[in-house]
Parts: sequence; structure tokens; C-alpha cells
Amino acid sequence: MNYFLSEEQIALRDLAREFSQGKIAPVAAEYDQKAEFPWPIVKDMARMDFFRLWIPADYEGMDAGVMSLVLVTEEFSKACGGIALALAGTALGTFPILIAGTEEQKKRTLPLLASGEALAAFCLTEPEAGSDAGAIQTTARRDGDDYVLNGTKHFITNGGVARYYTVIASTDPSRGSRGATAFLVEEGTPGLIFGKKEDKMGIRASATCEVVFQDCRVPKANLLGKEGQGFMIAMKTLDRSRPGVAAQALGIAAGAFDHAVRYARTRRQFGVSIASFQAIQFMLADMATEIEAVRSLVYATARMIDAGEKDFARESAMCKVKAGDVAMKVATDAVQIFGGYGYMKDYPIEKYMRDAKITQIYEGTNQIQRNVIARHVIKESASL
Ligand code: COS
Repeated sequence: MNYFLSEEQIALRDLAREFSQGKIAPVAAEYDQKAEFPWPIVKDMARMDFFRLWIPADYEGMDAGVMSLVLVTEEFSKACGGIALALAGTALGTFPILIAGTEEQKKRTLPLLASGEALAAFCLTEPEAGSDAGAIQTTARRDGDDYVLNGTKHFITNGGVARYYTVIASTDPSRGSRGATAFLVEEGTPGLIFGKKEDKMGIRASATCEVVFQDCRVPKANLLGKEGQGFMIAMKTLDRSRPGVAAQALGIAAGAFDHAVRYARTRRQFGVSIASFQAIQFMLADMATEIEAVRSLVYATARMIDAGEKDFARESAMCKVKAGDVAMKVATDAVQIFGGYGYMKDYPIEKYMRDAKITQIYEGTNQIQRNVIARHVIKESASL
């Protein structure tokens, strides 16, 4: 399939592919097994300027847009969906600053994020506020020139490894989602505490932990946007980042597929390669078709965002739902093609199935994505 990428995009994709095969693939199983954050690889990503891609040029970035993030995340995820997340999770944590940050906040943070010296994390989810993001209980009380944050965020990607935490807390609990406000909290701020480190099924190389605020004093200068805009900023952030999750899912699917095709060609049963059986061929054909369908949707949406379209919540949700479901199906079918070997940790394929599952869950479950899509299509039909 020709996606008519520009010369720069082809060069970027090829660079990311080389990095993925050369640096990530050889150590993916080890980091997965140890559930360790891949600092040496992250430093290499930074040296190769991958963190600059989605940052505007005014702040030492490359201005290469969501499309560049998608291309790189896809390539990295072919080798390891967990390691890819150090990059994609930082993009997620950076989007609130790009969307609502002041000039001073951008100048202070974006160059460090662009160089990869600092990573970012987005803190929305709480134990009692997952899909119902408007139900957050973390509070931010104004006290002089500061806000004092109290509450617990959990399942935070890049928690404990990031320098910048973009946090949604309630400045007016009586107003529900309209009382939510976004803040920038820096590592080292007294009262910012890292809690339980999660022991996950998949994406084990990604750092995921509880982030606790205990009388955490944040200066007024770290308010992102205005009081009461937090929920809107969170929703806009997710609209921008969901194509990145979709790209992660796409990479996981494509990586699993590559393994499955190679295995089907070399594995012999009944005296022939199993790729000569129609049962296997049809599985491979469906897998390849679904992967191309996802790639088309994800690239089209990323281009739509980069072109400056105002509302892409629907397309972004479509990317995430389709890519997550396809990743799960393709990875499961890849395990099936490997048969008993596929179930064993000696082979790389079971990891794809474990890594794929989260893409149907985080940054809004695929059920929530369907809600978002349904709301849009029903609203649009009313104007027909
Ligand atoms: N962009 C901008 N504003 C948006 C928006 C978007 N995509 N989606 C909603 N809003 C605004 C609405 O316009 C509304 O504004 P007003 O209060 O001014 O009317 C406000 O936000 C509340 O919207 P809504 O009533 O639709 O909120 P709900 O509580 O019904 O929740 C869903 C909507 C379910 C879509 C939201 O809670 C959600 O996305 N949940 C999943 C959260 C998630 O992804 N969690 C994963 C963890 S983050 S890594």
C-alpha cells in the first residue's frame, strides 16, 4: 500500500525501523521479563532526537506533527509496545502543555521535553474515576499564590520516571467536570509521592504507578489554562493522543503478523510448510487486510489533525477502537499460527498478545470510544 509519505516521513520511518530492529527488538524480552524501565534505550531515543518530533520548532522541536509520532510509535511497537510507550506516554503528558500552556510554561518545559532530558506523564485516572473521568476526587485548593493538591491518581504511564506531570484536579467539586482544572507539577515538588508500582500483564517495560498528592503545593504559575477548563483540556489531550495508542496497536499487530508469516513459511507439518494450507492462508490474508485498514485510518486521522482540523474526536476514537480490536485479534491469531510454541515464553509471540490487550483498555476503553463515536454520528445525523 502506498501512503504517499513525504521524503522526510519515509526517512523518519526508516530511521525508526532501524532503531526498533537494532536497539529495541534484541532486548524486548529481557525488559518484559524484568519489568524494568528501559533507560538506556530512552537515552538513545533522545540522542536520536525522537522526542523532538511533536514539539513546535519555537521550543527546540521539529514541528513534525502527530503523523511523525504515529510513524515512530508504530515502528517501535513492532518490536515492543512497552518500550514504545516511554515516547508515546511523554507525548500524552506534553499535549496539555501544548494545548493550554502559557508562553512561559512552554519555554520552561518544552525544550527539556524535546531533548528527552525530561519525560512527561498525564495524570487523569483515579481509583474511582476511570471511564467516568468527570468524577475525579483529587482536589486543588487555592491558598495565596499556590494551589494545594490532595488525592491519588493511578495507572499513570511514566509515573516515577517523568519530570513533568500534567494533572487534572478539581478546584470546585460542586461543579463536577466543569470544576476540573489542569496543573503542571514538577518532580521533586514536596507532597508529590510515587506509590504502588503496577505488576502488569503486558507492556511491562513501561513504568506504571500510583501518583499521590499529599498537601502538594503548586504555584499559580503552573496552572494550565484557566480554572474549570481541566476536563476540556483532558478531552482535547485524549483526542490528540488516541491516534498514538492506535499506532502502538498497529505496530503490535504488524509485529505479530511479521512473526506469524515467517513462522508459517518455515514450520512444516504433514510434509509441507503450514503456509500452504488454506486455513493458515485465510488467517494471514485477514490479518494483513485488517492491518492495512487500520494503517489507512490512523494515517488519515493524523494528517487531519496536522492539517489543523478543529474537531477530530470522532476519528480519533475510531482509530483507537479499530486499532485496539485489530491488534488483539491479530496477536491472538498469530499465537494460534504458532500453535503450542506460541503459548510458550521461549517464543516472542505471546508477548504481543499480552501487550495488545491494553490498547483496548487505556486512554479510554473501546466501549467509551464507541460512546464517543455514537454521540457524534447521532448528533451529525440530526443536522441532515
Ligand atoms: N473536546 C472538547 N471538549 C469536550 C470533549 C472534547 N473531545 N468532549 C467533551 N467535552 C466537553 C463537553 O463539551 C462538555 O462541556 P460543557 O460542560 O461546557 O457542556 C464537557 O466536556 C463534559 O462533556 P460530557 O458531558 O460529554 O462528559 P461525560 O461526563 O459524559 O464524559 C466521556 C464523556 C465518557 C467521553 C469522557 O468521560 C471520557 O472520555 N472518558 C474516558 C476517559 C479516559 O479516556 N480515561 C483514560 C485514562 S486517561 S490516559
